[in-house]
Amino acid sequence: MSATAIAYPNIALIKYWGKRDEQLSLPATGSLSLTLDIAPTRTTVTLAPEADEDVATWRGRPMLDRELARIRSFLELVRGLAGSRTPAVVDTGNEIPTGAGLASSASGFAALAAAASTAYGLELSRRDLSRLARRGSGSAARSVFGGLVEWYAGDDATSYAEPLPAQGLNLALVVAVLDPGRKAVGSREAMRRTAATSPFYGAWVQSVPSELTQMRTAITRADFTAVGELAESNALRMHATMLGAVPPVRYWTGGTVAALDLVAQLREDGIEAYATIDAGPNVKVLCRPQDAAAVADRFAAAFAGLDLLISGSGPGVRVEEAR
Ligand code: 2P0
Repeated sequence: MSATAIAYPNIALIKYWGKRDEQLSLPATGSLSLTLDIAPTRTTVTLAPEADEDVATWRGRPMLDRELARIRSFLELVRGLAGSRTPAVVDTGNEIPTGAGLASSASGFAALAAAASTAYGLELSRRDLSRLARRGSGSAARSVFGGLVEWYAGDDATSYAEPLPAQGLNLALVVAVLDPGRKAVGSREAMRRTAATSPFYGAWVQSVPSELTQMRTAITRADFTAVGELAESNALRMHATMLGAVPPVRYWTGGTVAALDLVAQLREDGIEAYATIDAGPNVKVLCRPQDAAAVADRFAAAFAGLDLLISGSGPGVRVEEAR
């Protein structure tokens, strides 16, 4: 059996930062994201009964060490559900730089969950697929669905994502790739450190539920301004909690701050734009689709040689081929 699945990254508007249970990958709070329509991950899982162990390649290059171990332990989980002991060959590829805060683990584990569960003969509901993807990487639970998506904190049975109806709310995201390099501290370690040492972390966990409620209301009302303001303030709060960690986790560079200044300037100039920042220095700018080209132009003019990606709202994971 072999199956190929394609999944898109997502960018959280209300962030996930920290786990309540590492083993089950349960988040400390809910979160809410937009699935993108750029930079998908395509993953093929082929059962290999004659093989001794799982093999994984990234665009044809063998994956090793921690990367491979993470895929193997995920496949173990799928085999446990399927009652199988057959190893698999995994081939995966992604069009965005990994480790640049562009959520490649979200699209990666959503695609792997869909391809592996299909290849091993599991017929999972979308909800169970989201629960499974969560075990690979928390934010992958959200990439199972398209558009605006909420992932519930919950327990093992109830921590899954669901799409949110968003009629009349059209969103675009301009991604400014200020630094495509791999980040110094991975988000998993950074979350752990923040939760364990930052005096601000308790306040973060306490405040997110009400931010989620406000964001849901803003989405229901198709209130773009409120969505943008809430997203920007939530991202700043997440980074504030990290700055309080010991040692501090600071993903921002001078370029990050300059990009935040530019976003504020865009608003002053009458283009409604809001910034969000993940576990890296890059800034993603939320705007209306009709303003995306103007936002990108302003970034291109301000930062020489900057890579810019423009995304709209993208689809959930899908299995392209199974045989
Ligand atoms: C998010 N991030 O909500 C937040 C905001 C980064 C900043 O989810 O440990 O790769 O695999 O569950 O999902 C990145 O963390 O972490 C992330 P694990 P994940 O998008």
